[in-house]
Amino acid sequence: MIEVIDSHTEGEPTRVVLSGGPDLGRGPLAARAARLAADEAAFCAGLLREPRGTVAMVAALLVPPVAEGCATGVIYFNAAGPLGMCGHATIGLAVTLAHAGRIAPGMHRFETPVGVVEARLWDAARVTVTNVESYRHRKAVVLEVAGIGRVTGDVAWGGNWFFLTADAPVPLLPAHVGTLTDAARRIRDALRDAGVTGAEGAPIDHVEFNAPPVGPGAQGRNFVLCPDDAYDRSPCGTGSSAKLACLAADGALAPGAPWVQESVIGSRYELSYRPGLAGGVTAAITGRAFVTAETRLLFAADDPYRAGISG
Ligand code: PYC
Repeated sequence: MIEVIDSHTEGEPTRVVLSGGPDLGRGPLAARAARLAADEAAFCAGLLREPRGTVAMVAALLVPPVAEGCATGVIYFNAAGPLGMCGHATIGLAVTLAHAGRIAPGMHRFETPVGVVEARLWDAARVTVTNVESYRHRKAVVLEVAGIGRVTGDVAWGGNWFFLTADAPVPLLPAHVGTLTDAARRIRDALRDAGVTGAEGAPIDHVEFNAPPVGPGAQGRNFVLCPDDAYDRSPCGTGSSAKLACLAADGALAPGAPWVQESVIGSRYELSYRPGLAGGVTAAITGRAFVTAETRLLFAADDPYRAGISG
């Protein structure tokens, strides 16, 4: 039996595992995340894939932290494997831990495989996450993309690796999610084929289209394709951090200036940044999460779909 609490952050689902998850031992969180990917594929798929999970869901596995002063360690993963960090899931985690009576409003530190992040819980739903330092790695990379043509974009780190481009083939609207998904997958393939990577050869597994906002009071809108081929219903916390790093590197957004980022479904994060210690930006991301379910997941020994429906 696995005890979980589900939530959504600006439309994007998170499943926090409270008990029943695998013991990944001790040591650096990055090594424990690698162990999760290598040894616990059935657990991950059973948790996130149908019939128990749902598309786009990110899981948060609570683990003992190594860093001092952290409320918990956490390994985020989606149906494709572990994520470095996850902005929406960190907001969901803070709201979930408060719902479970484990934390109170105030500042909390969580350790992730890519570093310690902070979450300020304002009330039952609203959270500000201070992310790991984000930075632009490459500017104006030109790609030839099958079926699309020439696409130009930046490579940036926001806790995951992103390719950010304004060259979307269609407007960033819910009606175009299928076309945007197909285009983003083609771009991800083109990045791989052209050998374009993040630092130290890291694969770029998130593709982000950016465009002007649709709603009033926002500065930008995005569509983000995640490694599990699901698009982010929220404006993607790590993707928005990567966007701020690019804006800052271009001198297009000053430290402390507000930036409201819309998702493809129109949900929003409020962001700003301060200069980072290593030349990038430290982004603060504010959004809301709502608990949707408290569940005990059961896995009968003879259930042919204990490990989810693959596909
Ligand atoms: O909010 O950082 C994020 C995120 C990454 C993948 C899905 N959501």
